[in-house]
Amino acid sequence: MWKRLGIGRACACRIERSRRLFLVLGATQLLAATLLLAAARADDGASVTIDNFTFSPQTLTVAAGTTVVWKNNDDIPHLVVANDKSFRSKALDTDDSYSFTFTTPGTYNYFCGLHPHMTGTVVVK
Ligand SMILES: [Cu+2]
Repeated sequence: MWKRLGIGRACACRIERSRRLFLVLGATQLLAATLLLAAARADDGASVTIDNFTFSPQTLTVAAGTTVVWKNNDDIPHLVVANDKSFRSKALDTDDSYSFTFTTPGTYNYFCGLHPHMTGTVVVK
């Protein structure tokens, strides 16, 4: 009787353990898929880096609805300010980023609020 109960418990425990393993595997796959998606999104070119007082790429073309991320790799702060004032970041310190989602097709010229000679363009199709 006791022995049987013990076996029963062991069985339940084993099922529980395999279920947990399954969950962990599922979570790992989900994480991997998310990372892949993030990588794919970065490959879309919807990101602009700021390096050595330069926005790169200088002109970025994206589809409407795309979120563009600017990241400052310089040791000094920069801003991202639209000429038409449709978007404006706060001062971005080193490694800070700013994102803006472009919903309306058009050509958006922007500059750095601290260094106006730094300019860039986002073309939204
Ligand atoms: Cu600047």
